[in-house]
Amino acid sequence: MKNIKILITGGAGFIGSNFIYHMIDKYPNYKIVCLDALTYAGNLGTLKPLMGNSNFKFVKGDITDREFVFNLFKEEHFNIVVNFAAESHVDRSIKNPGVFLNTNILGTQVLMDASREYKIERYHQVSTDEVYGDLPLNRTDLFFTEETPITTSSPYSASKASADLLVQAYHKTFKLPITISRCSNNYGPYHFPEKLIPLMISRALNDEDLPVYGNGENIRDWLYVEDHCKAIDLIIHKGRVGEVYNIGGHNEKSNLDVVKIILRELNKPESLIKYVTDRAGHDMRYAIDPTKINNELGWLPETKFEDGIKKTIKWYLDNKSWWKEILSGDYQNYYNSMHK
Ligand code: NAD
Ligand code: TDX
Repeated sequence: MKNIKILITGGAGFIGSNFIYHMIDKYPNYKIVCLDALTYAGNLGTLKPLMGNSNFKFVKGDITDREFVFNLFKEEHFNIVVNFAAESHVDRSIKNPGVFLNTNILGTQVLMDASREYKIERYHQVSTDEVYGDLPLNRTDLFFTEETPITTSSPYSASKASADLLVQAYHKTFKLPITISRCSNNYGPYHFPEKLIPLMISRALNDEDLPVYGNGENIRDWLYVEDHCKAIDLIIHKGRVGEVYNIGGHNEKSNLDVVKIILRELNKPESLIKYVTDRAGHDMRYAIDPTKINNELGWLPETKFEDGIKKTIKWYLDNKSWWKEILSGDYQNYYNSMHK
């Protein structure tokens, strides 16, 4: 197989870092460049074991910085771009939508303009099932397919949907060779402890209250992050240009059930659960129909929630320093300590 150079944006975040580890292990002849702005969600310490690896390079920079991005593309001659970089937390988008529109939409445009200019062979956009809005709790027969209309609820999902439309427009108008994946909720190692599962694990370990929004009946379709990485790997190598692929399925759980499972695994009491004010515009249920990616690329989720959550809890127990440094703010010092 020819030597390939891949730009992975947002690789110091949760899914991007897992994807980098997956790709470095699986393709020893590929070169990986990670571009990340190291916002509050980026943790360079996550990538520390790769710093001496000759197949890996970290570049600090912002995907909205056109001149910087164009210079990087000019120097590096990428074959493939996989865009994970985004503002990703729904609650933050409700407080401060502006940065979501800037990074998630305009950043995507900059990356695609550079991809056009430097004739990238594949531009892959990592999107989300949240672009399909939500499903009612009492219609368990309904699932998101690639044909489900785009209907967004939060500034976050609206920004991701806008980016998806722009990506499709660049394909139709400029023939940019794109693919888009829309994945359900991920969980696993390196998940930032503001999101439901790592938040509940870290707070339960500290015997702190566990804030469940509303009545906790909202359902998410949980996917172990390694399964997401395998799906993107398949799509960038074998997916059809111009296509959207949904990723996820078969692991629906209510938030309350997830929290109770975590408490059981950690041997902590359910009295830690605290019902708090609901999220504004809170989506009720996400559920993916993975038929297309299964039929075309042979992908299905491999890790059942019951197994994945055990592995995830073990990882948080074995890597307390990783999340404790986030909670204390120390993780943001690592970049500066490397580049004095
Ligand atoms: P994350 O918040 O953990 O990581 C995002 C990364 O992007 C961080 O390292 C951050 O520093 C970087 N970043 C942010 N703004 C940037 C900018 N302007 N320039 C360069 N880098 C920037 O997010 P995640 O959970 O790993 O999600 C990655 C992608 O997957 C996102 O596009 C998200 O929409 C999508 N997604 C996430 C999930 C999920 O469950 N977490 C599910 C489906 C899709
Ligand atoms: O403290 C909490 N209490 C609570 O009840 C938090 C943080 C969340 N919740 C609920 C809200 C959701 O119903 O748990 C569910 C999951 O919440 P998040 O972890 O914030 O994820 P979600 O809003 O579903 O979005 C996630 O999946 C889709 C990612 O953050 C997105 O980036 C991805 O696109």
